Amino acid sequence: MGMTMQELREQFYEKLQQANAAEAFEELRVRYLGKKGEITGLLKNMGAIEPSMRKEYGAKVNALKEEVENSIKKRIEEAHARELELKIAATERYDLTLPSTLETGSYHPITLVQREVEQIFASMGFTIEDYDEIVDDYHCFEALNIPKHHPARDMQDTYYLDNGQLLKTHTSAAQNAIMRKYGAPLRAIFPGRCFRNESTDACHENTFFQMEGIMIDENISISNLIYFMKTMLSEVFQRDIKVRLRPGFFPFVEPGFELDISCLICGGEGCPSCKNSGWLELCPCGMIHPNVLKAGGIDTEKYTGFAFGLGLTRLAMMKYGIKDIRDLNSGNLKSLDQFVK
Ligand code: FA5
Repeated sequence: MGMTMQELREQFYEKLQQANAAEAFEELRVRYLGKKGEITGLLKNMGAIEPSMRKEYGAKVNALKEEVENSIKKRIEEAHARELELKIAATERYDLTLPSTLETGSYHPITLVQREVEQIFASMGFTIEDYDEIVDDYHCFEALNIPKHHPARDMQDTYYLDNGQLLKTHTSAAQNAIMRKYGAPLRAIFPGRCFRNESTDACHENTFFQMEGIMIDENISISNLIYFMKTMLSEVFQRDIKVRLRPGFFPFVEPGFELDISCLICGGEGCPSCKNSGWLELCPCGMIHPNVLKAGGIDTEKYTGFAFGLGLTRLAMMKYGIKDIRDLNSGNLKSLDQFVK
């Protein structure tokens, strides 16, 4: 006669206690729940049980089976969470003064973050688009409801070419072309390098990356926008991030918002990376202005949409704990070798 159910249960918990790696959990699963497993064996024993007792016996075995399944699953989830914590702790130990051990090249932290965000949005049905760095005035400003001489242009001074073209100041410059290319409904993100003629400090560069996203469909509202932003941030940081939304003005959205996250460098206390405010402007966003939709050939009677302009460079700084934005363009290999993947 084999073990009783109670003995089997006790033996299982003893072994589960000792298991701590993925293979060990899998071994336990096979041992108890596999085709030839011990609990599966109990069910196969059914024939030897008194017919009037079978129902009760079957229910007990099934309950044990479920209990064992759930316990293994819980331990796997706990192990996974611990692993993730260690991973986050390891990537956040960014220190420019560490000696370089780099022998081969590595991806730039911005590339790493860009790919991660791309994957998240791709999994939510967004396509990933590419767009020029040199654009014309129409695409960078006028198609975005910023006519010539509009004061909003002052916030985005850039570098002009002799032929009147310019280096794009924001990824919004691609909105019009992408609307015209695909029409509605539409879900797309477009990462890109942006340029502004402004003085640099710990959180401003003249060359930086943004990632724009637009979603146009019937019945799109601010709730959709907030949902996508929150999902993206919690996936990127793998934990809950404090976010605040305040009104923000951009001529190409109505209403418009500034989405800030609590500064992860100082924990919200205030430091040079967040201009001592404890908050970091990360992702302005809003509902696309009807004039912008019309310029993109979208039927405004039928469709609405949201747009956001994520500061990809700042996201990389927060994710990896990089205190000064200027390190990222410095070409100093010491600042890169901590990201080899
Ligand atoms: C814009 O560029 C708008 N196009 C964003 C937008 C898109 C609004 C769609 C509404 C709808 P802003 O100038 O605030 O907005 O820049 C957006 C983000 O880019 C900032 O939050 C910041 O994270 C980043 N950014 C802007 N300027 C710099 C800079 N000089 N250095 C580094 N990052 C910057």
